[in-house]
Amino acid sequence: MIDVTQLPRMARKGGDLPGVGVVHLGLGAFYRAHAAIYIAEAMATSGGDWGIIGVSLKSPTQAERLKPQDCVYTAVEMAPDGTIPHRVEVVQDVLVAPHDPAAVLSAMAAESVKIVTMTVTEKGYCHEPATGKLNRDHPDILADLANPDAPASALGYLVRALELRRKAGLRPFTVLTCDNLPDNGHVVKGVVLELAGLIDPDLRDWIAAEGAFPCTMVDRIVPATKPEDIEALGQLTGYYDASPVMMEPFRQWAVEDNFVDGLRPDLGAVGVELVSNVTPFEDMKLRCLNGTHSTLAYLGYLGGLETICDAVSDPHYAAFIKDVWAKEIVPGVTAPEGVDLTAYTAQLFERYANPAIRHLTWQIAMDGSQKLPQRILFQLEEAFAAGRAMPRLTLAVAAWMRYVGGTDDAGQPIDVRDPLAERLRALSDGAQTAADKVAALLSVREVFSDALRGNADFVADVTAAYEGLAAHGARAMVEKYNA
Ligand code: CS2
Repeated sequence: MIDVTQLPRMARKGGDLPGVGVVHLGLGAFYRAHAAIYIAEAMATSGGDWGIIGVSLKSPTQAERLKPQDCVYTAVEMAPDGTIPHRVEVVQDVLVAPHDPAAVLSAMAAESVKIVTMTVTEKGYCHEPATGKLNRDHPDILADLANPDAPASALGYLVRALELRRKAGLRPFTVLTCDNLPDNGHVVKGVVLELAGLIDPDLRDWIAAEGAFPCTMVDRIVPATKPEDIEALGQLTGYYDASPVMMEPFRQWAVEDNFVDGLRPDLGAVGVELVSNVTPFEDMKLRCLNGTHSTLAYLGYLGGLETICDAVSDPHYAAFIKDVWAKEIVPGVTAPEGVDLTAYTAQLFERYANPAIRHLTWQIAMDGSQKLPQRILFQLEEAFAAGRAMPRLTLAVAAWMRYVGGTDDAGQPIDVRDPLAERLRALSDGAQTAADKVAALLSVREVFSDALRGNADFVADVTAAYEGLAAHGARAMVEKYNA
């Protein structure tokens, strides 16, 4: 098997590597399977110096895997009818922030860098999901304020690097968030301005006046890479890649065309939808895709279904999720112009049913306290405020409540990964009856809004759903809807 480091970077136009124009915070699999490939293709199509320096904010793992192979990696397109490996060469270096914060700040403050992209997951914004405001008591924010030259959070790096650029007389970079958050550009702008204002109001005003924080909608299903994926890729290609990414064929990226001095790669040339308003795209995707992903994650995991494909291959779960779209979610969606929601959700179902993609329900179930507000809870709040019940999405919330209780329908322990995992478990364990457990979890203000917590119809429905799950299990409750 050839070591990928023995494969020279492919010849480039002009022979040299392009200049670095992008720094990315949070170098995970999704970014390498999505925005990084779009940027690489835009450069190949239209040139430009848009090479990427990746930054890991916590772990050295990606640097340890990618740097020995010259940061070149394989993006493996997993279709039902076959696998297509793509070599991706756009990442030119990987920095580990805790090991060398000065190197990260230096990279972000370099004049050549025009864009900082970020995928730090919902919990990386140090905000309160229910309000979008900065959580000023967040330990990382407190650390950022105490040690501005060695930030702990992505926000700390953004603010400090913008401050360095301002002091050097440089223009700010565009902050391009690639996370699944409603109104993501405005959310990151708001928390960056709040943090900057705590440091220097003049810096805040400069960022507000000169910076750009475009909203985006990102979409591609990218399951975590497993050791067997690396082995299979080696068999397919004949070379070893320590850090490939596995991805579905489908991809979509809608970006608000708002960049500092208009400077960006030629994204429109490679299929990115450059729009003035991302909201319809993001709303449709968060409701229709992420809302049903989380629904299948909790009801599927509790029911012993390991992957999304396993779940939609079960006829009862398949009928259930199609009804979630048709009877509960789609009636509340205002589609982007020209989009047929029936076709869009049918395509989503086919994407979920892709047998080549082993997307674990356990992986999607992670961080539910950070995901449910913008995926499911806001839809429930809308519906119940309008006097419209959503029994299936309510069942999904009850399934999340059962999930964070830590035991599945087979009585097996669940490895719950969530920033609030301990607190949620304690709340569940500290209550005896279903009604008390539900009430205890509804009291978590970071997750449930006052409006939803105070809606008696919702509380009654989610309690009944919880009781049904406890008595009969997830599979039986799903089947009940198809009786
Ligand atoms: C998934 C998303 O893990 C999860 O929470 O719902 O990562 C999902 O795969 C992407 O948003 C698809 O674009």
